[in-house]
Amino acid sequence: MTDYDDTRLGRARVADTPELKAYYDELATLDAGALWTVANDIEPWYPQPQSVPVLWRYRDLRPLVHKALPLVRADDAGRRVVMLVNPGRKDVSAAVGLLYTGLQIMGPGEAMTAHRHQAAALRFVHEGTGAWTIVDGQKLKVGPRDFAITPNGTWHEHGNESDDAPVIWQDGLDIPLVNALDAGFYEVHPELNQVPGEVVNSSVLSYGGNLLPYGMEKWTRPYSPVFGYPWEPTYQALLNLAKASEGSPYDGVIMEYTNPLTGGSVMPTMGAHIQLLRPGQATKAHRHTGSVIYTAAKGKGVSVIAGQRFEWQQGDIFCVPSWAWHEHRNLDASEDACLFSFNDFPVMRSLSFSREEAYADNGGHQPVQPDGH
Ligand code: GTQ
Repeated sequence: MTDYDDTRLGRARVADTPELKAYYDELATLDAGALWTVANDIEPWYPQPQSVPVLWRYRDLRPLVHKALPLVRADDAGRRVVMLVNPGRKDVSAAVGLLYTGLQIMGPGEAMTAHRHQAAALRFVHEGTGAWTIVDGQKLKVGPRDFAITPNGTWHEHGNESDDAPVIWQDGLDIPLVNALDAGFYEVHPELNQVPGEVVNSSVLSYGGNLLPYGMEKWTRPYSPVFGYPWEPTYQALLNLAKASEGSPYDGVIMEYTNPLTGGSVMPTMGAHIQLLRPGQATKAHRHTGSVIYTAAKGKGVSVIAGQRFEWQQGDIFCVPSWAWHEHRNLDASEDACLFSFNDFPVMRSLSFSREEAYADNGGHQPVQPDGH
């Protein structure tokens, strides 16, 4: 890593004197301040995330998520969610950067009321087969490892139609981003519930086999017309790509869940990927602007993030702060491992903030901190 030195020419280096302190106090009385007292902090040489890398183990969280089931009624809580809070971002309830994530549990037969908000949401199912959601009148059923979106401003309500098993799914939202931009709105559905159309999973049925429905009303919204991405075809697509391509040196065999009309991200603020690490595969380290929340969808592995080692297995969730070096390894010699992830890359792209760098030294691998996790 490059060493930066704030004493270089062009950086603020003004020592406090009694006269200056008095001057700063005087400025403060007018709600003003001297730039040079904060310049080096507010214009860092490179990103300085408040977030730290964190691994949340599913086997540790799961009993506590279950504990919430009898403790609060879903509709009293609004949503019964255990959120994952980055130690450096408690102020904004973010899991990393300006992204929120949490584990939502719904008991057998439970159904919640509908609301909509400025924040966009996505779901990745951990367990249970009875989950459904109604998004802008479209009922969608989702099972383990399915991915679904709830674009910003869409009415949504969820439930679990199983008669014996709870559902646990992971929510991902851009709540901290929306709040950082002072753009949050929230509304409860006037009827409390939507009346869904008759066809379940209609958007999944409409867009298949690399074909677009023809002769229908043109979709003009800024998000994917497909609201659900079932696991089976997703995993098959990864296996097929693995036959056709080496994949990325940094991410293995990786694909983006896309809006089929644009080939771009599923929503304007959040994108999502699914990636496969071949048995024993170790990727090289890179870093980029943008924050990522990963969920181990299959298998077990280890990721080195900013020099810290995190071992994960199916269900575990971990985060990579913006500009942190990271690399992944599949720890199984015979099975593939899959990582689901979501990110704020669409925001970075829209604002021309995207940057990426390969880790050049040591064959592309970071030294691991001796006191690493
Ligand atoms: O499902 O509507 O985890 O509005 C946080 C806020 C879930 C939801 C969350 C939400 C939702």
